[in-house]
Amino acid sequence: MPRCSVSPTYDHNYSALAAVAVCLGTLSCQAAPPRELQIVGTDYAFAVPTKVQGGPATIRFTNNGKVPHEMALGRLRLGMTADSVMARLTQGRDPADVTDGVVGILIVEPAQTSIGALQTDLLAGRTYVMICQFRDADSLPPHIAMGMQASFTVE
Ligand SMILES: [Cu+2]
Repeated sequence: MPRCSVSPTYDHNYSALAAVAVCLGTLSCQAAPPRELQIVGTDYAFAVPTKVQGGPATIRFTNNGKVPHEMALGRLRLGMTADSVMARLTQGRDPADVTDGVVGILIVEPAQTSIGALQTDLLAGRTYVMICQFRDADSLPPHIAMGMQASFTVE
């Protein structure tokens, strides 16, 4: 039996905790490092692949815009489509009954990448949605209504 252990390590910025499988001995270890998924935000959109491989993932968020943005990531309940959920979210309605919950939220200043990362196990066959609900002023609409909404499905 391979002797494997999982130990926490910090990235080069000492800011993001990542689980790294360390194999001892000559047998190969079953654990693979988490997949890296980079999501880019602009004023006012997200750039993300429409399809992503399932399994453990480390998700980071880069803000290429000129104003602060958040990337709030949620997993839809089975049978829910991104379009119906986006319509609901854009109307400011509670998404709690159409999602399994929030994976996490990353908030990033302009021209920065999140100093932390979201760690999750992306489930095959499921759809994940991301939104930004920030506003540039109280009199302006939230970014989600300006286009900051996107989704991907997991293969
Ligand atoms: Cu935003």
